[in-house]
Amino acid sequence: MFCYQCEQTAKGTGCDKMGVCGKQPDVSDLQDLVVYALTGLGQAAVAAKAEGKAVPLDTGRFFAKALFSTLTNVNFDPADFKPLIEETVARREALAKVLAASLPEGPATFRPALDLAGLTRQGAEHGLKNIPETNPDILSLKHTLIFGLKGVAAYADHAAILGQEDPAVYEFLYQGLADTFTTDKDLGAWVALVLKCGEVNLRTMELLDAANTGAYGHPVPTEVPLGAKAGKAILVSGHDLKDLKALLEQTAGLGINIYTHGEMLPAHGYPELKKHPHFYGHYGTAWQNQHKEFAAFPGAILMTTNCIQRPADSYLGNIFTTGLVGWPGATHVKNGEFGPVIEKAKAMPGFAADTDQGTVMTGFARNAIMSVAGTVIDAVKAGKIKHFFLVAGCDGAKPGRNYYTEFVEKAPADTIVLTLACGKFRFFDKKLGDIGGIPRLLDMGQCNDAYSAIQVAVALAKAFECGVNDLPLSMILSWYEQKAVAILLTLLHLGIKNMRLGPTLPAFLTPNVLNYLVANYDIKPISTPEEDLKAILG
Ligand code: SF4
Ligand code: SF3
Repeated sequence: MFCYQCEQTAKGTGCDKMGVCGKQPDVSDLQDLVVYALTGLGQAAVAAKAEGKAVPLDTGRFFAKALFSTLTNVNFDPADFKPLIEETVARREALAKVLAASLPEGPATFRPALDLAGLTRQGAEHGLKNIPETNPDILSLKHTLIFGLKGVAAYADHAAILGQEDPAVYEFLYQGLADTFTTDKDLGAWVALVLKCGEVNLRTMELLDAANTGAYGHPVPTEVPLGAKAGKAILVSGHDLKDLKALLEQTAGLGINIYTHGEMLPAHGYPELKKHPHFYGHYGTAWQNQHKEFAAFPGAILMTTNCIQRPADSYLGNIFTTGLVGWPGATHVKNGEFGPVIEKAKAMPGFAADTDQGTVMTGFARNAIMSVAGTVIDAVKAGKIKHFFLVAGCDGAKPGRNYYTEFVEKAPADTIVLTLACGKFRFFDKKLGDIGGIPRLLDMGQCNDAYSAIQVAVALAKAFECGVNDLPLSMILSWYEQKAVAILLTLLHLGIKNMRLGPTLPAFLTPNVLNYLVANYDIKPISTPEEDLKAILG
C-alpha cells in the first residue's frame, strides 16, 4: 500500500504499512484498484464522447459513487470493493462494444481477478506510484487531480441523491482520471487542469446547494441544544440530509429523540428538517472524537457518508452504516430503511434525565446572511466591523489544530468569524457576542456548504465594488480529506489569494508545485495565531 491523500498521513510523507486512519493494506490496494478500473471506464467514456456516442447518465452516477468510496474514512470493508470493481469493468465493456476505435492497453483493457486476494494483488500493482509519469512535479499534479476528483465525486454523489445532476461534471470525472494516464501535457497544462477541477467543483457545489435548499428549504438561524433530553435516542453523523430526513419520518411519534454528531449539526437549520419535534439537539464534537463520545451515547448510532473510525467493541453492536460507508462487523442498512436502527434504539436505555449543556447557533447559510447584508455593509462602513475571518475546514486529531481555537479566541472584538465544516468544533460553543446584533460567530454549515461562503464573499465584493481579494476578509483554512482538496482548488480557481492553510501542507505537493502556489496565490502555512492576526490586521 501507499497512500498520502489526507493530512494525517504517516510521518507527513505517506502511509505504507497501514493507514494512520486504520485503513488496512488490503483495503488501500483495493481502493487503488477501484481508481485504476475507473480510469479505464473514464478512457472508454472519453472515447465514446469523441465518437458522439452517449454514455448513460447512471454510469456517471455510479462513477461518482465508486470514487467517493475511496475517500478517507468512508469504507474500510474489503468485501465492498469487489462488486464496485466488477461493475466498473462491466460498464466499460458495455461502452467498448459500441466504440469504433479500440481502447489503449492498460486500465481500459484490465481484467479483474476472480477473488478478493487476486484483486488485492492487482491493486498493489496499480497504486499512485505506478501512474505513468517521469516528471515528479507532474506526478504531484496528477495525484492532486485524483484527490480533487474524489472530493468532486463526493459532492456530485450528494447532489445526485437529491436529484441534481450535470452531465458535464461526470464528463470531467471521466476525462480527469483518463488524463492521469496521458503523457503529452506539460507542467503548465497540468496546472490548468488541476484548476479546472476547482471550477468543476464549484459547479458541483452549486448543484448540491440547489439540492439541499430545494429539498429542505434555506437554512435559518437556529439555536441547538447541546445537552440531552430524557428518553430513547439515535445519533446521526455524516453529511447526508436525505438519510436524516428519512430517519426523522420513520421515528415520528415513537418517542425517540434524534441527535446530530459532527457535520450533521447544520441540519438543524433546514426548515423541512427542523419541523420534526423529535429532532432534538447536537451531541459531541467532531469525527475524531467518536471513540469517547460514541462509547458514552446510550442509543443507536447511524453513520452516513464519512467520517467513520474503527468502532470500539463497546459500541460496535450499536453503530450502523449506510450509503457508501462500511466497516467490517458493523451492520449496514440500505435504501433508507432504518428499521434495525430504530429497533436498536428502542432496546437501548436512552438518556435517563434531561441535562442542560447550553446551546449553539447554526443556520447562517448564504440566504440568512444575505438577508442582513445591508446591516453588515453599514457596520463595515461605520467601522464597527473591521475584518471578517473565514475559519473553515476539517478537524482532526493533531494537537496543532489548537491553532484554530486560539485564533478565534484571539480575534479582536470588532471582527466577525464565519465558519463551516467540522473544524468549527474547536470553537463552536464559544460565546463571542455580537456586533450591533450581528453574531460574531456565524456557522454557515457543513463543508458541503462552502458554496454559501463563496457566494457571500462574491456578494460582499459586489457591494463594496471591489474584488474578493480586496475585501477585509481572510481565509484561515484547515484541511484533512479530499473534499477539502476540491474546495481548495475551487478557491484557487476563483483567484483567491493569501489563504492560510494548516495544520500541515499536503504531502503530495512537491516543493516546485508549492513554490508555484506561493508565487501566484500567496498561499501560506499557518504560523501562530498571534503572528497571523498581526500580519493580517497590520
Ligand atoms: Fe494514511 Fe490518510 Fe491514506 Fe488513511 S487516508 S492511509 S491516514 S494517507
Ligand atoms: Fe469533516 Fe470529514 Fe472534512 Fe465535512 S467530516 S469536513 S473531515
